[in-house]
Amino acid sequence: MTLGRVVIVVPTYNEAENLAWIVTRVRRVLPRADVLVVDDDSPDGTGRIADELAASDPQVQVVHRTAKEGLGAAYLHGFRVALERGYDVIGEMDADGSHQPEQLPRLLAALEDADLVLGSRWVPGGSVVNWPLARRALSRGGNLYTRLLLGIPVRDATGGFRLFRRTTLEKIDLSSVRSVGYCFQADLAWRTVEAGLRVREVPIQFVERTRGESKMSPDVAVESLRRITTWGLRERRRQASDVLSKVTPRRNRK
Ligand SMILES: Nc1nc2c(ncn2[C@@H]2O[C@H](COP(=O)(O)OP(=O)(O)O)[C@@H](O)[C@H]2O)c(=O)[nH]1
Ligand SMILES: [Mg+2]
Repeated sequence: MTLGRVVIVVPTYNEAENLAWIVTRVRRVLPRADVLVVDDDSPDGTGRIADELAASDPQVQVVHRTAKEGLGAAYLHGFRVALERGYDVIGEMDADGSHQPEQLPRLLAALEDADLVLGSRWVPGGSVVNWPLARRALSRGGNLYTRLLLGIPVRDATGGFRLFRRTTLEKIDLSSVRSVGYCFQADLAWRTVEAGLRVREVPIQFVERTRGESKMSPDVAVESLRRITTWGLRERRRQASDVLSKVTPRRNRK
């Protein structure tokens, strides 16, 4: 593998029914990749299951966090550990079966000439299975809003099935990321584009979970809306002042 050592970070909160199923599939399809589970002290015992998986397979590791602090916070913690442990490729994937491990080799192949690969539901060939209309609309609307406000040329900036090169995470200043919920995904995609790095979208089939519950909540949606609006307005102001500084002769500027 020319890309080096790969780890797939899997955040979990109450995924006891799903975790072993997903980890086994990742290990089968990418035998050389490691898995790092980041559990937020799930009350349903997911952390214990993760420990059992790690005990029987040296390529499975676990980070235990003490409280549920959101997907973004869990990923930041997982990324920090993955970087410390020297991985060259650091992936994101849900534990609930929505992201299919069997599609990872295609994502990995695309990373050969990219710095970030996004598994994308909203490019030709991508799809969503079993989502009600409202959830579909939320994702499409959220992505349209993100694209327009931030001006990033990406169809699915909010998905969480992706692969970063280590060098990408090193360049985008993770220490300044404040997004705790799902807007974390848009935040990182935007930072990568802004850093001038190569982002590629690869179509994926996203399958709604059949076991356990979604942690998507109104709070999470509101955080995304609020932050993306703030970033977008800041971006527009910056563009406006760039344009002004070009059209206004220096001596006339106050
Ligand atoms: N560690 C951690 N994992 C989380 C948190 N919120 C969601 N997850 C995990 O993130 C993944 C996606 O969450 P999910 O509830 O399926 O969101 P949805 O697919 O957008 O409905 C799953 O593996 C969840 O267990 C959190 O606060 N902490
Ligand atoms: Mg899900």
